[in-house]
Amino acid sequence: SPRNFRAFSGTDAGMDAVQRRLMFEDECILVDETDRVVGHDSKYNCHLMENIEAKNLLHRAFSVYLFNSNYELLLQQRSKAKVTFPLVWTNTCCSHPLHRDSELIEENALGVRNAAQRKLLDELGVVAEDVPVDEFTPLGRMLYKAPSDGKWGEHELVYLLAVVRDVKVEPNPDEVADVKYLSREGVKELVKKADAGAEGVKLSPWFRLVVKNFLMKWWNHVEKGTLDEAVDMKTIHKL
Ligand code: DMA
Ligand code: MN
Repeated sequence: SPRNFRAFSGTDAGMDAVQRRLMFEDECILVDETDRVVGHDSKYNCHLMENIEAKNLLHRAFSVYLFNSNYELLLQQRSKAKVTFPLVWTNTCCSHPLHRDSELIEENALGVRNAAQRKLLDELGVVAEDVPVDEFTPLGRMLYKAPSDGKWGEHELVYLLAVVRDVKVEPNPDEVADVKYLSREGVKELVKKADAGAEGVKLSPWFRLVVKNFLMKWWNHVEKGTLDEAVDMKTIHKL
């Protein structure tokens, strides 16, 4: 098909085989700025900056913030093979709910929570039993746009999910280069290092937005066991 031809042409020729497959197999959910579903398109089309700009394509996504019982946050460094934002440090796990029945369920963001469980296994080897869907707390939604390089970028309406669990982690090298748990002070240090341009310390734009706007408040609630008080699923924060 023309779509497949395009995948193997031009600058896509060097794309990692696993990441290329996901670019065409993953069908993302297109939404408007109020988070109403307006259609679907391939992950490939949704992340081409030229489409985002020309058609104002916006898709639904999620970001998981997993804390252990010491209230440390699990971060990952994206693999070198990632098409967008390779090698940057970011929150526990990010991806997209797909355009399939189980991941389109809107009640209590169950579709997004199902997708989060799927990707925690795929990226970090965290088994479903360690992250039951009822253990995710949907905290809020944010909308942002960010170029990655000249060709690729993000324009997403992101569901922010928190989970407090001790889990066994086995990173998938196609997806993840490294992982670490950081305390609140550790995250602040990491941001300082990235701001100072330290070698090999880059942060994802969406993680920076969350650190700046929400993370420390969430962390207080995680430590006090009052996460429910941090929930605001009504507002869509346009950042
Ligand atoms: C996309 O994450 C979602 C956000 C919130 C940035 P991703 O690029 O890691 O998606 P995937 O793992 O599906 O490539
Ligand atoms: Mn995306």
